[in-house]
Amino acid sequence: MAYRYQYIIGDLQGCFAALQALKETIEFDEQQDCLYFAGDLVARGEDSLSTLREVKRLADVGAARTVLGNHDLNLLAVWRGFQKLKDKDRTQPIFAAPDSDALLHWLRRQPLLLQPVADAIIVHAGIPPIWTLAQASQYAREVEKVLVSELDHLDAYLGHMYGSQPDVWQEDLSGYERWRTITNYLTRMRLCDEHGKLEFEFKDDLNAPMPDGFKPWFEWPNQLQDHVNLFFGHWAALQGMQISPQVHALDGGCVWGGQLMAYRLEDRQLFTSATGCGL
Ligand SMILES: [Mn+2]
Repeated sequence: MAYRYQYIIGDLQGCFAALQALKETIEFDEQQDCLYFAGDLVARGEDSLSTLREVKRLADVGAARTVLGNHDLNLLAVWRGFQKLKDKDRTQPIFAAPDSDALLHWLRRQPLLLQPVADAIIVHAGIPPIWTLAQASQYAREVEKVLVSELDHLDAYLGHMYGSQPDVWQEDLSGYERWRTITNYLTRMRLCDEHGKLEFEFKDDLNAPMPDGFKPWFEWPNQLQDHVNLFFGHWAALQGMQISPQVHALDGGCVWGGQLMAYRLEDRQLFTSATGCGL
């Protein structure tokens, strides 16, 4: 369908009040508009359950789509018993809700990479400089296939999802190691070296000292075509800055005292929520 306006929105993190406020700011009309979320729908904000329900409700009527972030995958890992629930994640109400299973089965069917229009790509963390867009799409599909498969396959993936090794891509990786590495690139990456080797500790802003040889993934020459716009969340310390004409950070750090951000594809306008996190 043809939408009136399409918006890409950074990490919600369970900030339900801010999501509702942002929808008012942009005069969102679910009959005509569409919201694309950059992942991390849930975790530290005041109401992850209502946030997840609202995104699913909008998706069910064709007015929203999302990619998965590391916190969304963590939610699935807790659900399936592979991770303990962290108190700071505030996601317990999701597991206690009567519609818990419907929400979580819906969540696992969401992609890791979205291309809402020909020249726009959304991923949670980024695309490493060593991958073309075609590679990134193909690798994302490989993991998505596992996420939607039978529960024992899903469980095997989630049970092997955590870990920081291998820390660099090799085309001949297979099975769990391959899926873990793809997942780490698309949902956890901030710094890498020129060969795409990942660094997992750095979470600061761009002025902070970085380990030798490592830079933000988007500062290396990439293999994306010039007309492609890449949108990502995950890195709250960037405060939603525009990195370059084609790379856009959209996590406004709402849950850390910032705001939700929405980028309107039709006219490249940026909007911020009038209120921050309701905590
Ligand atoms: Mn994240």
